[in-house]
Amino acid sequence: MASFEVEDLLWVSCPHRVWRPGRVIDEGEGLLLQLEPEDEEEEPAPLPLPLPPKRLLRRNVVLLGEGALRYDNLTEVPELHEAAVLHALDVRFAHQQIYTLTGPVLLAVNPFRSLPLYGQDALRSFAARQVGVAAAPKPHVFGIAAKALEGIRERYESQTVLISGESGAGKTETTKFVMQFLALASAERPAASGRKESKRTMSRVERQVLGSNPLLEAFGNAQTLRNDNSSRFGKYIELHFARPAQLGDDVPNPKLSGARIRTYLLEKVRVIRQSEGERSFHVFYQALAAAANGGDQLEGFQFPPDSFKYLRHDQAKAAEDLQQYEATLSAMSAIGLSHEVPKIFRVLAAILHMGNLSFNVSGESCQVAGEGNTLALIAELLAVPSKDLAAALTTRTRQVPGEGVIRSPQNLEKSAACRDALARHLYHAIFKYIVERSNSSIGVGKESGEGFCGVLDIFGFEFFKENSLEQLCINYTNELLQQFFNVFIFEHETALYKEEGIEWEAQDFPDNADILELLHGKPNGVLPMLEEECFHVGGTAEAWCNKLVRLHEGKGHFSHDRLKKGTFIISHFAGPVTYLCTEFLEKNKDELSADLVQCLKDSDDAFVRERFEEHDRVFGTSQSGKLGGDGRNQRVMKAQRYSVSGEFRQQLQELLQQIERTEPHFIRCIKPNPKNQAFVDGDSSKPFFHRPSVAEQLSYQGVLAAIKVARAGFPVRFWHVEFLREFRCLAPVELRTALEAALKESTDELAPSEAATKSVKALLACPEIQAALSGKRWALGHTRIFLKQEHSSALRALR
Ligand code: AOV
Ligand code: MG
Repeated sequence: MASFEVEDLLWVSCPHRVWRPGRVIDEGEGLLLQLEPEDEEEEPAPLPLPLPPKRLLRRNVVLLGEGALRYDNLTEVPELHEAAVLHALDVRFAHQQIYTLTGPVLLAVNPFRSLPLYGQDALRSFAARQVGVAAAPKPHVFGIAAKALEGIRERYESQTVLISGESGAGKTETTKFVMQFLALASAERPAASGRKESKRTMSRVERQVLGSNPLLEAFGNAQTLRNDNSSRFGKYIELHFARPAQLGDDVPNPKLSGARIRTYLLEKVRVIRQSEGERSFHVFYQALAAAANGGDQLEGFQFPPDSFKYLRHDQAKAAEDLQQYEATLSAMSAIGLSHEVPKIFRVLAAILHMGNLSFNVSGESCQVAGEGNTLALIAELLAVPSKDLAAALTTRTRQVPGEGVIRSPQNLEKSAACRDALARHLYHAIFKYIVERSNSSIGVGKESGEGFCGVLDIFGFEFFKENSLEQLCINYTNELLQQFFNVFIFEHETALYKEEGIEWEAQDFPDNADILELLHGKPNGVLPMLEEECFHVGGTAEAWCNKLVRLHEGKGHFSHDRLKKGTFIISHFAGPVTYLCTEFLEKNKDELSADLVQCLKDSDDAFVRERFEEHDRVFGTSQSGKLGGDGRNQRVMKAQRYSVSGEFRQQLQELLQQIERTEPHFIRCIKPNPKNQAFVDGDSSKPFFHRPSVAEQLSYQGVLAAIKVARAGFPVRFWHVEFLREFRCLAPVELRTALEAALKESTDELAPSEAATKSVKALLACPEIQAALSGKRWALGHTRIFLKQEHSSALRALR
């Protein structure tokens, strides 16, 4: 940004607002930069120019004030960069416009209050298309869903909507809106058919598909510091549509025929402990609230409201929980689970009581304390002999060559770990059961895989003070999705240039292939090495960490702080994250003692038994055998071949293969402030948009990187009309009349007109302009003109 002139519009970087608008003034003693006041009282002092180039960006006049409201799609902004995006989002948010497009990507800023955007009318107006009218799409979650449905209706091509964002950004709410649209818009007819729709009733499938949400949330969501209803698992839901008799744009929308849910990485450690101010899974509190109200399904489970060590009771919200309990029950009955309700809550009760089980130490061994009520109650709830349960918790059987199976006592620490592992596994088993049953009620047959719209609601990039296996898996997922996103943006951009009739050479394409190689490359990637260490008898987290440092230190995206032992740093595309190795191995093995597995497999309750039938197949481990009887064939010591990360990577690979077969749509959810508030403190007229935290999200969600890719060739773009308006003063006299006429004729700035295009060509042919544009390549497209930054500066200087 070499030269300034009076009245030039600029953005200035500043810590609180990230970028502030300003303009160049001259009060007689050289050029100064005058910041626009933030409110009536502020009178900012002018700054001397020039400022360091990093602190300044060009500003486009139209973005100021309500001008930003015109830009439903930010790619229409001639000079697009962080400042422009941030400011436009801010202004739009203040006017309740929470949705904005950047190219094909929808940005959704969470309003944290209910806005009248999703009613029947809105749904219908997106569902009932105006056939033959190619209006620019309005930015709205329904608009994205409608586009996806269009792909199915017109081509029977499968679709995916990928929704990302940090905790509390609105992914799950957005997912629900997408699902609602897809379910309810089905069979809606195009508007051109001229029929007035009467209010239709939901079909059974539609009710069940939408009803799966509250059920999954009861069992998979919890209150965290970041979100009162935080999903503690990732999910991919496919909504399947019956193949219509004919395809096209004037046929009714296809009808929903079923759905399939896949879930990922349930955070089951939450069952046994929660951070201060957080809660366990909602369903536990629902059961407690219901039991306190004499819930008849819960009799005999002894849900005393305030004595479970696995829960933090100060966090109970009785009235709300009770209401939610009813919702959970009706969601269960909607998918045909009424009969199993007591069985499920029985296991949940057993889990809670398990937390209260303590042990008495005697030397190197221990016994279940009290031998009394708690143990007996758990054993009764799980229908296993309490003697066996106590033995499985406090001792361990092993196959010793030549000596057969021997039983040895376990110390307190190990026994407590066994107890907690059992609680975690039981809960996970219940969660998986709920998902399975949902799938079998709303499910689609094996022939599926065509004609569906998938919706991915998956955890965004995470970095805490201490990061462990969960964060590594989550961040790995985000790297994979980012790569997918980059390719998509790149292809979209290539198509745009083609449409405009312009040759384009790809350059500076951001690529995270190196990081992915570091994470999953065989055999030395971080994850394959972790899995190897898990399978290796006697492997330790420390050994794994040391090997990583030896192999990768100083290379590319891996680093290591010598002062922080047992940690390593990975520079993800979204930023560096320090991982603490200590718990990686244990978490990744996720072992449950074979004695406990066997004990539960012998339960008298078929429901409990069935929950463990799969166990050996999945975990492939049986490190000891059952005692008694002959049992010989069970006493084989197999090495563990299961790991959480291994299973997850397998699932991710399948997910990506599935998504790659579909047409993708992206929604980036943004949290407007870290406080989850609708308005700034004490002023309910000012929506709370915290620019620094939004800027951060734009950056690590890859929104800015995508804009960079998109603008790698030609960062500045003007529609023909816009270009004329901006630079008409440069036209020679003989051109002016034609040019003004062309402008007058073009009422819509964003739509090209023949006269405007002709005038642009004539204007570009002027020697002065030719001189300003010479040097680097620029291009005139069918509707837009594509320039480098230097060109636009040179033209402005000329003006
Ligand atoms: P998340 O799914 O992205 O977080 P949610 O979808 O649960 O976030 O949204 C958090 C809260 O924000 C919701 O409970 C709503 O109160 C509110 N909210 C979100 N979107 C909207 C909207 N469009 N209109 C009104 N309120 C909204 V996490 O699951 O924690 O990553 O793991
Ligand atoms: Mg969520």
